[in-house]
Parts: sequence; structure tokens; C-alpha cells
Amino acid sequence: MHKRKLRLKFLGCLVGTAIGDALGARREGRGMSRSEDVVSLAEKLEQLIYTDDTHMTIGIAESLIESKGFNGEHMAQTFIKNYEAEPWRGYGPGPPRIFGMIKSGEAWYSAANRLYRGGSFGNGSAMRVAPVGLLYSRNLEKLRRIAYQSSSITHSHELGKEEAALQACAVALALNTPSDEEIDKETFLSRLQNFIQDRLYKEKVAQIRELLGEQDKAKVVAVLGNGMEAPRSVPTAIYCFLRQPQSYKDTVIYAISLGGDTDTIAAMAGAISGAYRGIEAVPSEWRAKLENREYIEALAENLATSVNNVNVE
Ligand code: F2R
Ligand code: MG
Ligand code: MG
Repeated sequence: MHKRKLRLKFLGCLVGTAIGDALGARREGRGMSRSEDVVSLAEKLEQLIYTDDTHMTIGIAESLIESKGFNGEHMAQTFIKNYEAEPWRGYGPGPPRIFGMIKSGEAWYSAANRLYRGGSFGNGSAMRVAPVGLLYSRNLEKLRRIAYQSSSITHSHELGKEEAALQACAVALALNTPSDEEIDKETFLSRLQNFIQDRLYKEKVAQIRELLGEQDKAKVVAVLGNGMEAPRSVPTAIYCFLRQPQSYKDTVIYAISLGGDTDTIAAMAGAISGAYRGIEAVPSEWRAKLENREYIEALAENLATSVNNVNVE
């Protein structure tokens, strides 16, 4: 792909994550809403303040760039440093506990096993994984390994690692589809279904296919979910993108209108949509209101350059 187009897609993905997160954060934990109400909310907000979803995405991007690829110790320390600087970003219950364990001497690769039964399958490892999808899009087996490893710092449950791989793969497939070429929904879903190994996620991808023409949001939520657990939110985000792949705005508005874990579902759907359509598809009036936008854009540019410096084979 031409360098300029790739750069626009990296920008679209990271800025698209942050805007989905920041808009969705205003409705997190609430019920379904009308799309018109989400649009007016976006118009009224003077600044778009992001949450842990973007904060941890930034951490992954920073670590991949600085380490020229995955380095578990460095990524864990980056998460901790960022969390300690801004602990008010609305983190999930698990990660701060793990950061405490690592600071007390537990290894980055084992601390997460002590959380919940068999580790966490909260959606926290998928919500932040977009930079892995961008950087390793040309090698899906390596993408899977790095997604698992980045997840295992905080989310070591099999469903936790698989969620990160599923979302990273969706970002990679979107990145690899030229923005002026229509998404073939059937092919997109078949690739995801062949890629993912866990039976539950395979079933979820099949349900996405069945729901593509569905008008009733309550049915979408009943089948795919809108909760903090990954199986009830990562497939939902992919669905939100595939319903309206041509429009970043419609994707994010629809994701938020489903209620529940709105910042996270909109962040993940926004990441996929931005990776496909690029930064130019993200409304300029939303971009102008995003806090820390210049830093997020600089990270996206650096990540795009890193594709040449990192061993992705
Ligand atoms: N924390 C929030 N939202 C709460 C409200 C924030 C408020 N607006 C504020 O400003 O303070 N959102 C963020 O957390 C979610 C990501 O969470 P993460 O990082 O996955 O956390 P955790 O604790 O690992 O998992 C979340 C929940 O999933 C359930 N769960 C996970 N593993 C489980 C297991 N093995 N067995 C049973 N349940 C499991 C638990 O209920 C966890 O608490 C995002 O929404 C982000 O935006
Ligand atoms: Mg959040
Ligand atoms: Mg959330």
C-alpha cells in the first residue's frame, strides 16, 4: 500500500479509537439510546476526554515504538507509569491490582494469573490492542502471538487472550482493505472465523453474520451483548463496524446507541472503522475537540514508520 494511504489509516485507527472512547464514555453503563440523542450529545460536548481504553492504547503504541516490537517488561512498566500519572481515567477493576502486584515484584507474565478464576476475560485487552493490529497486519500468526502476549500482562484467561487476537485481526483486515474498495462482509467474517481458535468466538462471528440486516437494537444486544466481558463486547464492536463500514460516524453513533460498555465498544468499532477508512473519514468537528490529539497523531505517525523498523516476520 502507498505510504501516504497507510499513514492516513494509522491516524484513522488511533484517533478513531480515542474519539469513540471519549464520546462513548458519556454513556458508559447506561441503557440503549436513540441515535439522534447520541448525535446531539456529540455536538454539545466542548472537549472529548478519553478514558482507560485510549490511555492503554497509547501505552501499547509507546511501548511497541520504543522497544521496536513487543517487550513484556517494558509494556507492563509503560502501563504502570501511565496509570500512575493519570489514575482517574476510569480503569477497570483488574489492571490497577495487577500493576500493584508487579510493583511488589511479581513478574509481568504471571501476575495476571492471580486475578479472577483463570485470569480476566474483561474486554480490557481488546480495547487497547489496535496498535498490534496495525503493526503486525502483514503476518497474522505473529499478530496472534503478540496480541496474546500483550493481553497476558493483565488478561491471562484464554478468552482474554483470544479477544485481543480477534480485535487485532479485525483491525488488520480493515487496514489491509483499500479505503476506496468496498468491504466484502462475507469474506471479512470468514477470515475472522478461520483465524479465531476459540469455539465461543467462532459462534459469535456466526451470529454477527445472521444479525447484519437486523433493525431491532434490543435483539442485537440480547444476542451479541454490550457488557464488560470480552465475549459480550468484542463481537459487538465488529458487528457495529460491519453494519455501516462506509461511515465512521454512523459506526460510532450506532455503537454508543446500544448502551452498556459504550466507550469500549465504540473505541473498538472506531479503531476498525478508522483503520479501514482513514483519518479523513473521521468528522473534523470531532477531531478538533479531542484532547491530546497532537500526541495521539504523532504516535500514529511513529507507529506507521515503525512498520519498517520492527521484525514482523
Ligand atoms: N471501569 C470501567 N467502567 C466503570 C465506570 C468507570 C467510571 N466512569 C469512572 O470514571 O470511574 N471501564 C473500563 O473497564 C473496562 C475494562 O475492564 P478490564 O480492564 O477488562 O478489567 P477487568 O477487571 O479485568 O475485567 C472487567 C470485568 O469483567 C468481569 N470478569 C473478567 N474476568 C472474569 C472472570 N474470569 N470471571 C468472572 N468475571 C470476570 C468482571 O466483572 C470484571 O470486573 C472497560 O469498560 C473500560 O472502559
Ligand atoms: Mg473506559
Ligand atoms: Mg468501557
